[in-house]
Amino acid sequence: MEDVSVVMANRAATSSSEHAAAMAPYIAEGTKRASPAGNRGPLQLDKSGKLHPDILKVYNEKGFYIFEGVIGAEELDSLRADVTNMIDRAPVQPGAQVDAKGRPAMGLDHAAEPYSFIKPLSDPFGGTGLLNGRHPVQMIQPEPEDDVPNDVLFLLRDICQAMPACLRLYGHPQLLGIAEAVNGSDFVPYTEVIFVKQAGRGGAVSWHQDGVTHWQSPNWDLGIHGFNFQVQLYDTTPANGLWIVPGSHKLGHIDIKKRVEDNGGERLPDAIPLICAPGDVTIVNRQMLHGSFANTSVDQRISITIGFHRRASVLGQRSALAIEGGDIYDEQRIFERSAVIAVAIDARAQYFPNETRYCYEPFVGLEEDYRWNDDTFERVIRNYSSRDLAI
Ligand SMILES: O=C(O)CCC(=O)C(=O)O
Repeated sequence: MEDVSVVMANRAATSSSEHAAAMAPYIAEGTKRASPAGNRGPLQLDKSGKLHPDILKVYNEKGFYIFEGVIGAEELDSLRADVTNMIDRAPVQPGAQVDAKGRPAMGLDHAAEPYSFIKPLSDPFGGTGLLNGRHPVQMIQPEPEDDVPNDVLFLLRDICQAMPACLRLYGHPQLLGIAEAVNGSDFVPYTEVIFVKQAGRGGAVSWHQDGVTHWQSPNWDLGIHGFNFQVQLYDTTPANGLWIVPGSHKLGHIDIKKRVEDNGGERLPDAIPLICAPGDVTIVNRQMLHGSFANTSVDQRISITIGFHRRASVLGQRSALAIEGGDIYDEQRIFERSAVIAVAIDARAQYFPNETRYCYEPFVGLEEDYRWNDDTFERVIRNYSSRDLAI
């Protein structure tokens, strides 16, 4: 066990290559721990086309699953192209109006800035009060060795507005079918964000549990804070990927600071990496203890993160995670945000006419009003993130 005071003292002095070297044995052990977990495989449906109950059982037991090869090559190409374009169109530096080529940056007409930047290899949330202080420990922030820019892209938001391929992904029938199996047929959205973990520059996301609302609720259970998908656009390795502590979604609100201190450092011994190929989709319970380390590897990771809740978990709740300043989530608010799903389903159906479209129960009979067109772009999609449902 490492001495935590030594770890703390060494933080500032850790170079990128020292960090990568120190991660190597932990990665080897974590990879060994990950393989018997068995929570991976192709997406299997039962005879009625619903998620196979065996997978649901495994998901409920361990709190995660890796669905292999869900996103086909053609769709993956269009997602990569749109995301690459959004990255290219980022402000040349935080707050700038133009991109690196002098073109107007994307997002100038969005209600909120869709790009977040951080210092290379930093941990922007750990040890701060941001997002309800749910990241109590700051991760190691290695010193970059290369000639790196002062600020690097970290998060992309408003993704269904900015990228047609992401809007279509949001209407994916199999992903929505999983959301239905886990959260019920009247499931509702949470938010979407893309984590960009650039090779040798990407920041850490400190250990945390996502949910903040229902820890003390008399109705608390394993699924009350919903789940997140991550659609992986490139290979996801232990060095750049998300790590989770399997089964920790069952433990209630964990004292993360104590766990890390008792361990003598951030490399938790029971965590495993979610290793994925391009096109794989992970599902992780939002109560899971999870995080990712500074990316001192040579591989970038781009993860399209899409969350869903049970309707009952959200209805009547006040916005959390400081996302929309204290809004109450009434029926109308939930309906307006859920309409993004209805429009996404139609956008997808127009693009992939031979695919069976998902039938989203809350919008049955309203399909004509939620066709994908210029009107619904203005009415439903423009600035939709300001209507997120964060608990
Ligand atoms: O992908 C990551 O590195 C972090 C993801 C995460 O923390 C989340 O989805 O809540």
